[in-house]
Amino acid sequence: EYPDYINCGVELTDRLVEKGFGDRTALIGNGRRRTYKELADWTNRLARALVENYGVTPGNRVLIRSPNNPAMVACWLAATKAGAVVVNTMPMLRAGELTKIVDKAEISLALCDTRIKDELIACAKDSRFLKQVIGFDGTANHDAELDRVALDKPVTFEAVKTGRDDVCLLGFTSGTTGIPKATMHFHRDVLIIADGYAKEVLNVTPDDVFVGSPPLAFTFGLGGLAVFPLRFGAAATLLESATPPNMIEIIEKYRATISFTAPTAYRAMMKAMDEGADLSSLRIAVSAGETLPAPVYEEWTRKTGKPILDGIGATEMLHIFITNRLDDRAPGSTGKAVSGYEAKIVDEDMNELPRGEVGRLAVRGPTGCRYLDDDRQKDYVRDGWNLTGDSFTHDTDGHFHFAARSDDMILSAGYNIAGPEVEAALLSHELVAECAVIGAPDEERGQIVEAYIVLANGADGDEETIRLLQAHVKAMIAPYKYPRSVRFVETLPKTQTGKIQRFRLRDAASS
Ligand code: 3SK
Repeated sequence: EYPDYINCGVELTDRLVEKGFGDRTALIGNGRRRTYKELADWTNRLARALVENYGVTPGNRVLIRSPNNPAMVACWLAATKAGAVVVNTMPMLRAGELTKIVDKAEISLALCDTRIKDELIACAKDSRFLKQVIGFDGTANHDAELDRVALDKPVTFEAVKTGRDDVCLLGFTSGTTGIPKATMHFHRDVLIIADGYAKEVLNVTPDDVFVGSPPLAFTFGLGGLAVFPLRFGAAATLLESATPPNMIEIIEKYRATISFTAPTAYRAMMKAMDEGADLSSLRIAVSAGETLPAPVYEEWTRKTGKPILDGIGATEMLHIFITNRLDDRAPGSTGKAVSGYEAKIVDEDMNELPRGEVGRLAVRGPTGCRYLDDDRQKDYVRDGWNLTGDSFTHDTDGHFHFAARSDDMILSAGYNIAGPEVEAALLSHELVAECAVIGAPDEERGQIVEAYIVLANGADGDEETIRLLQAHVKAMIAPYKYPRSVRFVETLPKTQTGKIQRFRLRDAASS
């Protein structure tokens, strides 16, 4: 329950100062700590600059382009306080990709870390919409136009009186299809994900210190590395380059307690433990973005003695809507719906399937799904239920289990084979660092299981390695699921958010 008028930018800054958290650390990044009072002042100055110098008015769409750093968080909060609708974008996007976003959201003003301005300038050059690109300094020096303008402003700002159902954020889906969709989120949605998932499942306290790798432009990162800590007076560490070694350094230095990243990074962090990495301060590891293979769950639990919680979210729903819990978790399970959300497994006609049957995961809840001006709303949202791109089962105890991306099911000689199950079996072998499994066309069997494998320690694979891994899979799961074709690769194709793009492998295999 939220008041009719609420501005989530204020709720994540000034409200904490009012509650007595002013002197506590809010953000750590680029070698500096900022307290809640400093963050409130900083965002108020920036908000004034946006309104008084750059003409931002409520409802204007503002694009932000930056790696994860405190300045990006401050710009997001400032624009939100000014009543703008923010579009956070990945720092790696090229001019062409930025143009699709700018055109879709009709963005006229962008705030950009000056170190990565070029692509945005190139996008603005021919843009019908983008008229102003204002630079800020993402390092701790504060030496760019926006910083200088903001520095002269008073530290007070009367935030725009936004309605709880006013849109404040557009989340762009990663666009694996090449045609991105924008999902609209309200001020209250931003608070719901904290007051729901983060409170209920993570039980965040002001003593928590957050660390993680997802970009703030991906709502998994925005929630885990900004909204959740700031809602509860905790501290967020922000890393511009969130490699596993960098995350470990931060965990050790600041005694981080909650991590947000994907299974591959957890595997690398466990390996580093063998060389002495100290992860003992972590009380919870949140894993999402890719399903958590059971071997990674088991190894993490054994090695750290701490819980690793797999969850599934979606940009459409803003954050995680099905999750394991501290007192209800199991390897290979994604868990149960977060309070306030409902999930079910449906067939093509939206009929709910009996427990245990594989079907499409549908979800509904308070945070979504509303696409911005998109005909695809009717395809992806039916009767208020958002159809995800994932196939799941629902067991008799109410736990959901990932089966495959809906298009990751492999049909081979009449067998339905879930590619991720084969991946999990391969990943349980010490030689395999990463892998992706697809169905490749085959005259005899329709499709065969084909595995693309990155070997650990950069090793080269040969026929002997293939036989070894095939035998391993046959020993782990039903032998018909073993990969008849194995290809060793140096890297796997991934989206900006780190999701493996199996469709690229599929396209290559069928061409
Ligand atoms: O599971 C995901 O990919 C996801 C997407 C958006 C927000 C949060 C999550 C975990």
